Amino acid sequence: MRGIVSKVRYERGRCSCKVIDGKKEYSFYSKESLPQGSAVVVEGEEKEEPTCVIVLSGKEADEVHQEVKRNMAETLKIPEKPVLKNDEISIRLWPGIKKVATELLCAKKLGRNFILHFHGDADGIAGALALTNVFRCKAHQQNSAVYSVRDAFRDIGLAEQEGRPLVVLLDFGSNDASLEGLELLKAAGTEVIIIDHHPPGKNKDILNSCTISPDASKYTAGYLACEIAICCGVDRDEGEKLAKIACAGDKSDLLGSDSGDVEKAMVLDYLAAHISFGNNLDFYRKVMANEKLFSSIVMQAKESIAEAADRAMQQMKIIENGVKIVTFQLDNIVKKGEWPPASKITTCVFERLSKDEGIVCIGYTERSLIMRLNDLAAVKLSVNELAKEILQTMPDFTEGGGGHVKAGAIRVKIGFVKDVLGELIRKIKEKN
Ligand SMILES: [Mn+2]
Repeated sequence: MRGIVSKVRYERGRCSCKVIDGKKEYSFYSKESLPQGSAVVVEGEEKEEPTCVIVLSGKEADEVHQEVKRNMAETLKIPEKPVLKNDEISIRLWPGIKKVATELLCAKKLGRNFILHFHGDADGIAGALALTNVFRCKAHQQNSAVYSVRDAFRDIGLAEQEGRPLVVLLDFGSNDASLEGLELLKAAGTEVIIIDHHPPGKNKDILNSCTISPDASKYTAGYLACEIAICCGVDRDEGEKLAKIACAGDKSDLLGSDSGDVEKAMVLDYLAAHISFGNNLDFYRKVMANEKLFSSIVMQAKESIAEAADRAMQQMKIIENGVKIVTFQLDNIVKKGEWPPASKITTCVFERLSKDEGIVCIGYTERSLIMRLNDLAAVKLSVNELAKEILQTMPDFTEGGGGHVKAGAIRVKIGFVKDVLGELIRKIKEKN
């Protein structure tokens, strides 16, 4: 038979092995050790000790892997359609979701121990919590949005013992800046799965077919991971609960997250900003399950937002022009990757302002402008439209942006925030 070594144990000087071909499995003792995850040809498997075991490499090994996966895929029970959201886009994403679920389930059956890097925010963490409910893996929090060359070398080292290493990136990694690291992984024979919802870079070819990265960013990476986890056996309610937190964290209205989900997402964001590396998933689980600890963290997180908002309001500038345009600088108040983030401070200031007139609230750092509008201002303005117009008229000053009618942001190149702010104010005045 041809198959994959899915289990290797040492018992009394002998090596106890299990080989799977996707339909049946065969256990035997071998005098020589076999690398877990390797592709082998076993001769004489009807006997207690096989006559011969040959370890395959290169193309032959790849063929056996594909064959075993095909056989296994036929036996998997995966739902017919997405469970959490059944609309046009989720149905378009379904083949990708199913493919990743199949890959991960096959990896599990083959005893492959994958490495999971999840982005250190509520979206990434909620997705990782869902996946690690069904998979045992080495999980690492990643607070940078880039999979770097350094990350690649570390993973190559970590996976050295694995017959066929597998790395999963969750909520980051599909951008161009990650390509160099990914290319290294590939060269070292590592398979990569990317579950993301950030715009994929220009050079998509290197990202293999196992990448899901919808251009519709409200189908968040955590949501996708929860659909995948449900395919793989996670309870529907548990998956939905985590997906709603993931969406709340990325301000996506996809699943109708409520204020409880927003609060849970805030706690995850708060924890992640303070604990920046390693595997903290068990700790996060404990906090979410401990009511007392959870509510005291909610309080602390809100307090530090309120304090930051106090400071921001001291230097607030107001322009009256049909609507009230409120601007404040956040550079000295926020530090990248730390709590509280600029978006939360801006929202807090916005909520404190009177609502009897149209209000546009703009908090800015050297890298971004965050905008919030109230209903009265939204009669004539849309944050998303303003952002899109600025991107069009100032392509050399900006890096991206968008949002909804009442909330969103523009990312700017360092050194240009004042120019972009000026243009933004001009456009707002023009429309009123
Ligand atoms: Mn995300």
